[in-house]
Amino acid sequence: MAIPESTPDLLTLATWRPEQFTRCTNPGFEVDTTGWAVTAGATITRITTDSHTGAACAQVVTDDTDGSGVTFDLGSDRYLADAAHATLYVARFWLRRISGGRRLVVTLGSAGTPEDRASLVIDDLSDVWREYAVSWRPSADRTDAELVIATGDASVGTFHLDDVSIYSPLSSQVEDGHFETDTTGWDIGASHIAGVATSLTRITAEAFGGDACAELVTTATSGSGADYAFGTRRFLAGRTYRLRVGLKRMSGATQARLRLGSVGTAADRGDATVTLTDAWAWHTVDWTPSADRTDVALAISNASAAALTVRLDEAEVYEALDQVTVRELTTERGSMSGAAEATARASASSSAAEPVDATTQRPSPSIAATVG
Ligand SMILES: [Ca+2]
Ligand SMILES: [Ca+2]
Repeated sequence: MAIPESTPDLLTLATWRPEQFTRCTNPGFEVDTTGWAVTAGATITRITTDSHTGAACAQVVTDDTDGSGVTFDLGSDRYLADAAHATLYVARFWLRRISGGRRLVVTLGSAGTPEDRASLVIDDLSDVWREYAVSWRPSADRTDAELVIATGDASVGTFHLDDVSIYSPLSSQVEDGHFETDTTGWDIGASHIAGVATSLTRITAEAFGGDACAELVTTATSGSGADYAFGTRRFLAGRTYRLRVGLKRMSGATQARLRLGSVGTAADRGDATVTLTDAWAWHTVDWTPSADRTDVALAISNASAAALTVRLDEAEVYEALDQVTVRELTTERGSMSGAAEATARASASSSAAEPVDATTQRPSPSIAATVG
């Protein structure tokens, strides 16, 4: 099966900006230290006498116990393994040593499965603010991820932490939009935006891309369909996001409804009715959030009170912008907007980050000591 054409427009691709799609709900300590826990005798305090950005950062004082540090529990948010597409998750954060030891071990991964964690060992923690990164490819779908920043040498010390982002740098935020392995992440039980559907089944008889797609059978109630929720990841006000999906009508109604937006605020969604064909074709809906949202889902449903059987594949959600940013490389297309300039600046300033590729993915004991 040929790879689908990049229609409607190659000029509208994703940018990878850490501050959006982040799953860290308290990245900058501007209000408090909510969400952060301490391990092995450490303390965490919000201070306003220093920061990387904003008015505050966290001051962490470690104890003389190996593994002393801080943890951010990512709750039950799902992190998907995907052998076909190698889903990657990255934690980026800024650190500054104030006193004591210079060695930290940063771990991102499963709390319950030590084999499924990635670690970054910092041996020379900087005395000035510096960005570090650790990247993780889950070996199985996980709903118990954590980020741990802790000592690796049982040394008393003090460091400052700010601007934490935990996100997937892949262009599409729909990790399982291609159905090559399963339908994990998709729901037909009216849990989010769409109403209850009859079935969503992985099909290998054909595909828009790869070797499989999914077939959705709706009920005769309008709005019946499948949806895919984005957990706690953040969609930012004023930016434009796009749902793009390949659809092929099999039987029943001739139109479908695409929605992308807030689960809890129905007025803040992109909503489009599209006319289906009996051959694969791309369909899209755009959404510009009216406020920052952390309760976002997409939905593909019927558009009227008539049953529909439709096949879907290659579902993607990304920020629609006329430029492409790949880490430090920004390819400008057309005039640069203010946001695009910010991206370019962020890319330039992140050149001090530890190379993401240098992250080692191996078992680490760090998380074992965590939380409560
Ligand atoms: Ca801050
Ligand atoms: Ca596919």
